[in-house]
Amino acid sequence: MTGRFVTVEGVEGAGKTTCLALLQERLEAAGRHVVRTREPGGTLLGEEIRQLLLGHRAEGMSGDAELLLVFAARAEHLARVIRPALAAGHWVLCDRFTDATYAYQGGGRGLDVERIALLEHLVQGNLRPDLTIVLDVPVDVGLARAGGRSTPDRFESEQATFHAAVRAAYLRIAAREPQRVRVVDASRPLDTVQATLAGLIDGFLAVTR
Ligand code: T5A
Repeated sequence: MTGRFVTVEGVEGAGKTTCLALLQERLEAAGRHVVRTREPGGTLLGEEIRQLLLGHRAEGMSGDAELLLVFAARAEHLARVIRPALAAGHWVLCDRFTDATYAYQGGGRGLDVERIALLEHLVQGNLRPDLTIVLDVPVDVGLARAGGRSTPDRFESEQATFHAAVRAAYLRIAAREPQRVRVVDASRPLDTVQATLAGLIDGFLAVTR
């Protein structure tokens, strides 16, 4: 069996972590070997970079520095975790990937999308997720969920306009790539969202046998 690369995206507090657990369970029950990971992070270096990116010590970091750090973490993640897992026939389930860069650094920070595309090509070559699930919630709902769980990090502390631009960027990506990117209304109760996800991943499994 061939491995597949599945990513889950969304604004802050959309429910990615919660839903990834369900997706992992579902895939494993179907006999797939799953490597679950996250971005930024997933490796020793990537987790160090994550601390830098999310921490408040880096307040005022330039957009370009942020973009390059995100891709540095991704290069390490691809080399050490994602590519080896896919080559071994495993399924990679990743909490955020490059769509987050288009959404946060492109949409949120307003960086030039062509510069992001250049780095995407440099770091990933032709590798793209096979399936991306965007958990879509209104920004205030997501932030309230995330805020109820921990102190806001550097991204969570951004203005509402930033988060609205991130959400809009995700929805634009989904509209442009409907085959790869599925939008799930994650503002509904958790059991309803999870039932939708279960159907979605079962459908994907059926066409990727
Ligand atoms: N970033 C990342 C970039 O800027 N560029 C990039 O290229 C990349 C890869 C990473 C940060 O880095 C930035 C974006 C991010 O700001 P992260 O860990 O992905 O950080 O951070 P968050 O998006 O903040 O992830 P969280 O872990 O905070 O939120 P989740 O995972 O979306 O939400 P989750 O599952 O923890 O749920 C939050 C709460 O809501 C409840 C859960 O029980 C939990 O308490 N919940 C629901 N409640 C009611 N109804 C539902 N349907 C619910 N679903 C979940």
